[in-house]
Amino acid sequence: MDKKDIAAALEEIGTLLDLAGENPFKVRAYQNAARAIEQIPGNLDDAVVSGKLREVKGIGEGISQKIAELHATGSLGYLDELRAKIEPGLLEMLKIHGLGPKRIRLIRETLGITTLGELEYACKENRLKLLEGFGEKLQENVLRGIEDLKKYKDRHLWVEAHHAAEQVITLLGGVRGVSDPQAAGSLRRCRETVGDIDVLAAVEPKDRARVAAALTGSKLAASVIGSGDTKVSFRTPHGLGCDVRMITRAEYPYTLHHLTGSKDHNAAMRGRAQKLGFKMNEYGLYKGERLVPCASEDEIFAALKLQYIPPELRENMGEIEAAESDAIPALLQKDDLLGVMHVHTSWSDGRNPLDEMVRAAKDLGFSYVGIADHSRSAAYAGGLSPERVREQRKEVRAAEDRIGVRVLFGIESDILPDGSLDYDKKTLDLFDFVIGSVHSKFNMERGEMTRRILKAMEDPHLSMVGHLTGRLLLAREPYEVDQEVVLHAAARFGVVMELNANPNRLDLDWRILRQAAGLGVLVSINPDAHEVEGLSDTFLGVGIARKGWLSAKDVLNTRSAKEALERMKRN
Ligand code: DGT
Ligand code: CA
Ligand code: CA
Ligand code: ZN
Repeated sequence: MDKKDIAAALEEIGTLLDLAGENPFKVRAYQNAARAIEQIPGNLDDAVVSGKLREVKGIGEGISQKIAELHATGSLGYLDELRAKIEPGLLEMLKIHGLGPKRIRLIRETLGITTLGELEYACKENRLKLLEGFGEKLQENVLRGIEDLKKYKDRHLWVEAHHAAEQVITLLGGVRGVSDPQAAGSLRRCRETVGDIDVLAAVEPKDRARVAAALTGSKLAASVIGSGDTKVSFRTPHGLGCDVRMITRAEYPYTLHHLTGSKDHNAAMRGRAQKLGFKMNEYGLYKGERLVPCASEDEIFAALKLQYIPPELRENMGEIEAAESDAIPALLQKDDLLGVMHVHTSWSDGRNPLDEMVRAAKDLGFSYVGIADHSRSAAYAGGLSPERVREQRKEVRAAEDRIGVRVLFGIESDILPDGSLDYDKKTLDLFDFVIGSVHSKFNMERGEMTRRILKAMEDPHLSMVGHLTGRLLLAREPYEVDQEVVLHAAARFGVVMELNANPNRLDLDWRILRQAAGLGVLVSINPDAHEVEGLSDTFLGVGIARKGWLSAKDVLNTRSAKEALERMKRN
């Protein structure tokens, strides 16, 4: 178990104790320990073995023993007991906005409810609103929250699926007789959320039983759904479904194409094949009875007289027509990115100090870094007062010399409900760039929200609009806003639009990105990083940008710092 796993286990203990109505100090002790363990530098082995854990602030005797048990055995008796005691339905209720441990305990104790289904029923029967401190409005919110949960239950964030798939691929890579294990499906197409993981590998028939056994016997297969001659299906410990397909080397390119999908893309490809006198299925491309030999996906597309279509574009949204006439653009690549914008630091709600963020960005190979902490109205996030803005500006300039990488001084300014930016003109003049984001009053009516954002865009201080819809994937719906109107305004005013690459956001949506590029709007791929690790989310943004048909020329941070600054300057 690494630090992240152990921190997650401690966090879970805290939550379970809270739901059980335990003493709040005890609850907090586990939550603090979870945070403390993530902060320990280097790897945990030394700290555990040498007994140094006890010296870490926030980790006492009892908890350090539990950490040692987790570290040594990968499990913890105490946690298993708690899990057995607290109904899993109560944990699910925690995901509903407005329900915390205290309210959930009340629901459990007074109504005897332990599952989401029962809770939904109680809302519909108007029993929830009668509980002390609840009321009509909360009941409505809970009902809506349950609907969202039901809708989201079967999908997972792209990154989560990616990590799980990497583990499966690494495992397969170590089994004799396996070659070219690779992910397909929605994961390879870079959909923002993924239903299940599809992995394929070339395995000769005589080796398959052994490979299947290696999979089903591993810790990655928390429960096995099925295991046959060519396919093994299981669920990972995090509840992700995974289908592994074993095929021959000759079948590989055809099956890779088939399993990558999408279903609609495949149907359109089969239609194209038919038109040209071929037959296509998951095992091959045929002319009459004869297999048309293809050693790669490239050769399949070529046989159908098509330009190669990158996986991200395979959604049957015009890619086949484009490929017919060589009109698939050269899509953006990771190496095209020169700079990284929208980086938070511990000046506001970031976890790492300015210097660490700047150094880490430099280490990732970026030649410039755009710092953008929160503005003053974002009090919950340590938003900067005008005085602090001035202090930070000096620090930013000093960091640039010290660290030897270009540092741009920006801000993520709240777009206030009336559409104004969060500082006076003199303060706004101090920034190299200003990102405007909506962080409050999400419930505005569509026209009003759109006008709010347009008003901010009219201010020539604004360089860029951040996370346009405010959505949190699988958790919070976007607020109401007319995205097309905003894009047209961005084109007119020369305002840059952010593609927020945080895996929970991926906002602008890739469907809209394509429209933005069509209008000539410049897009900036921003990690919205709040810690060093968050900086590499930028590269996930590249996948989404590709899915939105973007090329390097459509993207702000493929430009030099000088040019990026010019493009962000208005008037
Ligand atoms: P997901 O898992 O819901 O995020 O989406 P996918 O696209 O990964 O879908 P999945 O796992 O059901 O199937 C993987 C691929 O297999 C899919 O992208 C295309 C192919 N496929 C699955 N079912 C069909 C089908 O009925 N017809 C065709 N033509 N292809 C299919
Ligand atoms: Ca899938
Ligand atoms: Ca599947
Ligand atoms: Zn923000």
